[in-house]
Amino acid sequence: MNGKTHETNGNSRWFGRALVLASVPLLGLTALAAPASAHGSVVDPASRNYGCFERWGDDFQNPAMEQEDPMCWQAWQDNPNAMWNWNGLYRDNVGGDHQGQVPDGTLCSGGNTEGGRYDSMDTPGAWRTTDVADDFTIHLYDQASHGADYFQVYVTEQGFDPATQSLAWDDLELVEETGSYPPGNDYLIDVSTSGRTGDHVVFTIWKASHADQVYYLCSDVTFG
Ligand SMILES: [Cu+2]
Repeated sequence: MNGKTHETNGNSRWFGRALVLASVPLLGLTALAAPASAHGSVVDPASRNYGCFERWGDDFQNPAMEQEDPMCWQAWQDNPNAMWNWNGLYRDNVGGDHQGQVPDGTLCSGGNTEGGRYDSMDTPGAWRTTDVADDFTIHLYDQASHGADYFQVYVTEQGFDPATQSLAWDDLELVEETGSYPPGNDYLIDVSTSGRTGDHVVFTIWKASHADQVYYLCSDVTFG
């Protein structure tokens, strides 16, 4: 499901090498296909890369993006596959150690996961935001029907400035921790907060149920 398995059974070194070599062009095609089809993300309030995919996926070479949506611009410049694979921002084999596996400053890239594909998500700046009230609902879209062991939702403390600060665990307040969700395509998570105004980051952790696979998703919001 993540394209990382290239096991050979030892029958023949040559056969194994031929398999690996033959699979390289296929992997290249898979990486270019949009979007990949086996995972998910927070679609509302949109995660950083899902928002950039949604707004610019059909127009990603438009130079107007640099002025109109500069954080998406830098993300597309850094690696378009962060958007084509908007549903692939996860880590495998976390063992529940989110803070150990995802160090400060790398929360929005899942700890520089997938060889740094999503590193542009960690860049502070004027990310487009979604307006929310104190109480709002997160919609996570799960193309693969993984289910959830749990969701944990954090929101930045009042005073944090997403335009200038990179995100660290100390900046976050845990505002929601759910139980399990059965496999489906659409998961809704109700969140209650208080005391926030202006721009903030919502950080959603999705522990998928089919494997030790954990998604780390930053969504930009403005509290009205
Ligand atoms: Cu998946």
